[in-house]
Amino acid sequence: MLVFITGASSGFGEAMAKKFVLEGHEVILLARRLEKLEKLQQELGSKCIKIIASDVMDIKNIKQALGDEISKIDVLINNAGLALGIESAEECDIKDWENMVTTNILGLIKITHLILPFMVEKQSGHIINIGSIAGSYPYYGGNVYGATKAFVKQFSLNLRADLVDKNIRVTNIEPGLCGGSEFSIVRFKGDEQKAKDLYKNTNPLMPQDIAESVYWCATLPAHININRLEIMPTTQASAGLKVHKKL
Ligand code: NDP
Ligand code: 8X3
Repeated sequence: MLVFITGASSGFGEAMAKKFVLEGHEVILLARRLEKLEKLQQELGSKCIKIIASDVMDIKNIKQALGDEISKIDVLINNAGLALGIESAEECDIKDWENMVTTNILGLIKITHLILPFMVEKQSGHIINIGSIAGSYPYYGGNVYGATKAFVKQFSLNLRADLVDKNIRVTNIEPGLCGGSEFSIVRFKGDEQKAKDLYKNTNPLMPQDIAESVYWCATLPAHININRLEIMPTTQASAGLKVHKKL
């Protein structure tokens, strides 16, 4: 298979690249940081057929960089994404909200819009979106991040409706608390201690766990579509509604 992974310079994307290559598949990797991609490409060897240093929004650049390979992509993994901030909504920076909507929603739909016609043309393919439990369960400070992931979930389900007769699979992966990536460092704006504390004594999921799950979805017999896959560490659960009592 040829697998195109966005957000491959760290975390889940890097772990997925390693997993697919280890299992003998070819990958094309995209992220903004070229040095990180170059280092990973060196490690992966010839199965990493292309790296693309680009923002997910720069579709013209991405199309050009993909070249002829664009029609050969079997699996598109829309993984690039981020959370910024954990404040209550009224305290959030509008720029952070815009950035999350741009990357997690606009970037994801633009890449999908670019690749999908080629999958439809060959009547085969698999789009795997990296959503989040934040798209299903509200939590303090989740505000716009969770809303972007709710979009990703519903977009995935709606794609299924359009593609049901075109032999194209669509899966939304919905992980919960996951350490070992840059996610929380980005969310806490570089505060590594705060990021570390979040995972302390939680035995969180790790990027390799997500890579295994994605790989499983992508390699099931062709007639099986995993619509949504919600994954949490055993130390995390949905804990229901909150009621605020006035004193
Ligand atoms: P990381 O921060 O480690 O990885 C995010 C990746 O996305 C990086 O490779 C980053 O690379 C890339 N990226 C970010 N913005 C852009 C952009 N505008 N254009 C291109 N690439 C971009 O975090 P994770 O691996 O944890 O996160 C991966 C996905 O998983 C995200 O969508 C996240 O929301 C989701 N997720 C994470 C969870 C967690 O707890 N860790 C749980 C549930 C979902 P670069 O900076 O080089 O561009
Ligand atoms: C990341 C998981 O719980 O931090 O999407 O929102 S969570």
